[in-house]
Amino acid sequence: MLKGLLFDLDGVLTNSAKFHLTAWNNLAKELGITLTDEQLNSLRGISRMDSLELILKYGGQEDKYTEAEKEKFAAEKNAKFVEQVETMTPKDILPGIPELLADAKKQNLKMVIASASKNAPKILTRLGIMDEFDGIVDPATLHHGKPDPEIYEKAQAIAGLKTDEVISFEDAAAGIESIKAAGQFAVGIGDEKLLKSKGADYVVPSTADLKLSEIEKVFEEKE
Ligand code: G16
Ligand code: MG
Repeated sequence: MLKGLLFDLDGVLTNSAKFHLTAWNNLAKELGITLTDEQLNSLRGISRMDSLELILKYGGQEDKYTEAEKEKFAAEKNAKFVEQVETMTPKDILPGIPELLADAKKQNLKMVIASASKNAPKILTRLGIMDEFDGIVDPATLHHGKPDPEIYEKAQAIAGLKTDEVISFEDAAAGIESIKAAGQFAVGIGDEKLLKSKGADYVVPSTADLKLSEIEKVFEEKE
């Protein structure tokens, strides 16, 4: 029986991805690295330091910098990102999400955030929905980022639920892989072919198409 929902943040509840990707693209340019759209998109859902390592790899610069220099680049990117977060308001909640959260509340479902972002509390506060959630996984406690199952396993533990009692929502390929590795039901938001190839159980093109009753039908069939 469905008892909880686990949410990725960026790309699911709000579109902070555009801020992440712009900030990364600008940093890459400063480092003399030109990223293709595909390379830039591959950073979605990937943790801060893993994103930087990927960018350096794409630019053939994986051995060029010391750890201290890399920390400095990541901090620079984050400062630019946080500047953008400060401009966010409840209007930045993605379409369909307020209705989804309200439907979940009516059913007394537990709700937990499984975001790789260390800025998640800041973002949720700006959106005015911090109090809707029963908990947030602290990404600083993770040993492995998405696609590893750890973050979704921890979110499920915070909700205090079993694998077959939760539905998890993700926009990123790495996130769907993480959910499926944790053995949970995965709802993908975005490209159907890509997300289904990673094992998504249900895919919608946009958050506006999320309808809890429809998703639950498919969830119950799978049970
Ligand atoms: C988000 C974004 C990623 C970002 C990561 C870490 O994850 O999708 O692009 O690199 O968090 O964010 P920060 O630098 O703020 O710690 P998610 O899991 O919410 O999609
Ligand atoms: Mg995401």
